Amino acid sequence: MRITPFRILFLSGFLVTLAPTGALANGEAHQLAGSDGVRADTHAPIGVMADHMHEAGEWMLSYRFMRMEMEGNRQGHNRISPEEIVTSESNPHDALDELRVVPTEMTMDMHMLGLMYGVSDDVTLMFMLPYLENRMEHITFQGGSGTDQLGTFTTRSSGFGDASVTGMFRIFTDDTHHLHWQAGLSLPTGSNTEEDTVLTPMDERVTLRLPYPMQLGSGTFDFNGGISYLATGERLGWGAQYLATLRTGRNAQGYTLGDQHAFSGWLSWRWVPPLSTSLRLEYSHRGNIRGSDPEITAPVQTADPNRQERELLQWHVGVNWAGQGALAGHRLAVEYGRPLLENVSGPQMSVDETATLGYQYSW
Ligand SMILES: [Cu+2]
Repeated sequence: MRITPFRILFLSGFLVTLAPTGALANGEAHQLAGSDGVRADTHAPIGVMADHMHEAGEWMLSYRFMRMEMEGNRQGHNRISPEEIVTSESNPHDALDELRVVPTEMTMDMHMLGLMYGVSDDVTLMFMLPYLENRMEHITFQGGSGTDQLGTFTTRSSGFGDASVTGMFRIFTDDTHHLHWQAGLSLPTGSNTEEDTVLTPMDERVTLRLPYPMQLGSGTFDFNGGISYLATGERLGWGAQYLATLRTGRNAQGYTLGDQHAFSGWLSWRWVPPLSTSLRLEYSHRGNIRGSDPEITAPVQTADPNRQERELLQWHVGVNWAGQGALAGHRLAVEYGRPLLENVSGPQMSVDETATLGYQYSW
């Protein structure tokens, strides 16, 4: 069965409703009615990483499934068709004047394993290891010019991405407000030499190193740093986070991925202590690639280091659920998002939708 964002939402909505009901049936009703219990809105929407800290000696294990689907292409803000791309967009590599292969659809799945530990009440450590699965569909156009389609093909890559270790440091906490900063290091554990078979404009099936967006790791040691703020009022919660990923040096293939900056702001509403819903706006910017891999030379936009810059504004809706009583320590959350504005150094594929489903257990 295909896992669509709608199905993720549906399934988790179902679990979210069932679990507190189960807890009530087990005689935990007093905990829901009497005290505040474990509040769902003390964690940010699940698409936000490193949003919360732990007390000294507390551990948390988490699993997130994140999917991004991309469909069609843009140049700047505007949509551009495959036929327009292959007749008007120049190929930076030898042999052909124009791009002759166009990606039409991409699915990026990430399974993210996380482990957090409260070193002290003011310092939390977090380890993350992603496993990635990418799939990209393409159209190949015949020969060096014109709009005759030769055929289509799909490329795939999968494996572990870049593992990271991050420290989170408390700045301020009171009954309502929480503020911390974070600094981390991402290690080049993900491959950037993934290959698959493609259909060339000369009607040959050849195995090549895949273009940049299909690779699994940056190949460089990357720093990440940011600041997170989260507030929980009576019912209303709000928060914000800025997060930067800064690349260092060149990888073994001769390039450096673009730096990334992301800013999120959100509002949440706590219906009952275990359940809150959220609305989040996220702005992100990713730069172009510096340098290039001499093995990545296909006449396709994704193989161009200067067609990687992207500015994206997205909205997300989310649900957080926090277990009570016998289920205390367990959390489930889901978030679904779509773009509001996109601006790319194109042509590049366009983001269609994103979804995150997460489970967290702390003890
Ligand atoms: Cu945690």
